[in-house]
Order: sequence, then C-alpha cells, then structure tokens
Amino acid sequence: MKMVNHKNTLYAGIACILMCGNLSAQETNFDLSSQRSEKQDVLAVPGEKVDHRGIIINPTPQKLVFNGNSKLNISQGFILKDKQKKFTKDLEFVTLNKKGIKLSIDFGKKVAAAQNVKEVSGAYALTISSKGISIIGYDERGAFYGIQTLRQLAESPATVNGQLPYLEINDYPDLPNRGVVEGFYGTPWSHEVRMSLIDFYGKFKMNTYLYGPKDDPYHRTPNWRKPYPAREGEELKVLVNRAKENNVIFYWAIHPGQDIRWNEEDRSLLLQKFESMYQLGVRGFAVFFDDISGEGTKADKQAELLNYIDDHFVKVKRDVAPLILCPTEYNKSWTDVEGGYLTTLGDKLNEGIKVMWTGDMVVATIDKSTLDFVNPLLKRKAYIWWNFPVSDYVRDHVLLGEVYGNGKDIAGSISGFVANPMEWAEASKLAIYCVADYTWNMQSYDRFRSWHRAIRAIMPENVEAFTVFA
Ligand code: BEU
Repeated sequence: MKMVNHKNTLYAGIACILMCGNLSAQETNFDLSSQRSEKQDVLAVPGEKVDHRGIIINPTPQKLVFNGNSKLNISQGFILKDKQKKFTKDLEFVTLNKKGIKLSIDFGKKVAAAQNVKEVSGAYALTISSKGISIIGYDERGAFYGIQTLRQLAESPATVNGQLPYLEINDYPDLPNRGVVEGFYGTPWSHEVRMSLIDFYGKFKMNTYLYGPKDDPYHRTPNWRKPYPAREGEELKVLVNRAKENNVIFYWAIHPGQDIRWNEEDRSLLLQKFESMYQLGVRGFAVFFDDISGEGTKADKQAELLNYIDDHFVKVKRDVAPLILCPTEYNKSWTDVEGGYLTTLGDKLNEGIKVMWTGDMVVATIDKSTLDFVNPLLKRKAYIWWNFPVSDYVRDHVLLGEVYGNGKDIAGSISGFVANPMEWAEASKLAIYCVADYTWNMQSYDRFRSWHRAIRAIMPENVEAFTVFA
C-alpha cells in the first residue's frame, strides 16, 4: 500500500488546535495574548449576502423571493392535492383538514416548464400565496425536495404560530450527484445509524450513498466473491428501501483488487456478487481499486473489467445507475502525467463510467487547478471522493470543524462530490450537513453560516454547548 500523506496543512491545523485543547490555560500557564495578533490567510468569499428573514433552509435555495410582508396562516391545517398520490408518507409533519389551506403537489416536465423549473433532477418551485401552497418538481425527487423545504419552513424559528411568509422559491442542485461514501477504515457503521443517516441525506437533498466500508469483509478481500450471510443481506435490503424512500441512490461497492485474478472465473464471480446485490434491490454499483498493490493495480485490466461489467450488467439491466470506479492512482501525488495509468483509464473506459478522485493528495481540498490536471487525463469530469471528515488516520481526533477550502467555481468541472465521513456517524452529521449545502449551491455557500446552522439542526436543545465543543 502506498503511504498516505499526513502533511496536509488543513489537518495539521485542526490537529494542533485539538491537541492544544487537551490542556487548559491554567495547566500550561500559556500566554494567550500573542494569539490576538495572529493572522490567517483566508480567501475572500465572493457572492451576495443572503437575507432569509430568519428562515433556515438547508441547502440554501438558489432563488428565494419574498412577496411583500403578508403571511399565510397554516395553523388550521391543509387540504392536500397530491396530484400523483405519491407523497402521503412524506407529509407526516402537516395536519390535514378538509377546510384547511390548499397544499398542491405535482411533478413532471410539462408542469415544471410552466413554472420555469430547471430541467435537472431534484429541481422544484415552491410558492406560498393567498391561494395556498404549491410545490412543482421537475421529477418526483424534485417534488420530494420541495416538501423538505416546506418542512424546514414550517420548523423555522421565524415562522412560529404557523405564519408562513408569501414567497417564491425556484431551486435546483449545482451538482447531479451529492452525498456520502462510507469508505473509511475502522468499525463500519451500524444498521441503525445508517438508517438515520439515509433519512438525513434525504432531508438535506443529498441523492447518493456509496456503500464501501473498508472493514466489511464481504465488500473486500477475503469475502468479496461470496454473497452476504442472510441477516446482513436482509439489513442491506432494508437500507436500500429506506434509500429509495429518501430519493437516495444506494450504490454498493466491491473492492476486489488485492487478490483478484484477471481471468474468466473471477470476472464471473464478481458479476454473480453484483447479481446477488441486485436481487436485494441495489441499483447502483461501484468498483474500488484504492490502497492495493500487485496485479490488481493494472490500468488496462481494470478498464477491461469495468467495461465488461458496464456492457454485460449495467446496460443489460437498464434500471441501474452509471458505474463508478475508484482508481488505484486516485490523487495527483501518486500518479504520472500523460501516458501513464490515468491516460490508459481515460482512453479505454466506456464513456459513461465515472472515475473518482481525491485531489492533489489523499486528503485535499478541490479547486479548478485540481480538475484542470485530472479531467484531460480521464477524458471526463472527475467524481470527487472528498476525504473529510474521515478520521481513520487521526484516530484520536473528532473532526467537527467547518467545511471549507473547496472552490466555488468547480460545479461545471465535476460529475459528483461525496464526502468520506468518520467512523463516528452521528458526529459526522455536522460536516455532512455543510457538504449538502456546498454541493447544492456553491456560490451562496458560507462556511461559518452553514456550520452554525448545522449545529442548530443537529442538537437544537444544546446549541451553545455543542458550539463550544465543536
Ligand atoms: C482516509 O484516510 C482514507 C484514505 C484512503 N487511503 C482510502 N481511499 C481513498 O481515499 C480513495 C480511504 O478509504 C481512507 O478512508
């Protein structure tokens, strides 16, 4: 295995702060006055100031316009017009009443076009006026996201007593694929916490969960060739269903590289494993070749295998999401320029296959120059595997800091962005909330605002204490 570069400045900074934090000022007798003149080079954040009049919506909507100062009183409940009868289970937070305010929900290209809803999955328009509330999604996911926004509006501190301001929201994601890769070393997350996190992704409009915990033996060597035992299989099935309810694509990743033999037998065992996951309901697949050595690292063999899976499984099934590959040389510091490993992948891989990338190093922030380097080699837009807040290389730390450092101008240069979290799932929600915000609306992203909102959303009953701790 290649060495992880631990000299990343971002983490060195956090590590130092946390280690110093172990000792109180009295214990060290440390003179804190010098810190008052400390300076940090933080890039000025472009973008407009957002005034949402105390309304908290995460991720930050692309466009929100208040119509005067009038308000709609929703305290008597709603009469529901769920045009395609899809959303009853998502509306447990509203009171239904035949004499209530009209709440109309619909989706589809035609109705969406009439409301100027952007033609991307997840886009929606939400209007609050004297006529009631209307939610129109570009697709089912878009209408579901409109409902998540309504829930947050109804729960915002500024809308106490059921008074919702007249407004128009026109919203859509900057990136088509946003979410989490459970890809760390250490104890994999429990079933219960995965369920809670899948709800969390749906609530904050993330649409991707890549399942690939390094210490699941059925994901990796030694057992990647075998189907899951019945109980684990059942649990995965339940997770997949929960993901569907939240409009999240559950990707199951296999990690065969450490002992794969490039022959017919292993190829067919791999496809059989994918088939067994398909039977459990999985409709997204990935192959990870990170952190391996030997035969498995060969780019031409990896490309051949991936194309085979694409041609004989993904395209045949027709209801499976595009295949994702995590390459062996997954960051700039480990790769050659033109003509090497990445060039082979870029040249040989089928067009639709996504390729993951962690940046200039294993743990790195992503900017335009990162992508100017890798995209021409891959001949496609990189799919970012972001190694934050993962803490498997600093196990005595809990990474609760802000999400910052990634460019705000990279939406057009990447095909997806997933964060690799900590083994500590609940604590990881802080960063995941902020990643949801960043990947939906990059230009309006504000690291401080997002972080404070995250704290309030995750621990509303103890905001002050959690802020101090984080
Ligand atoms: C984070 O420490 C981390 C780094 C890598 N060695 C592994 N693979 C990728 O980042 C692609 C990852 O599994 C691990 O969590």
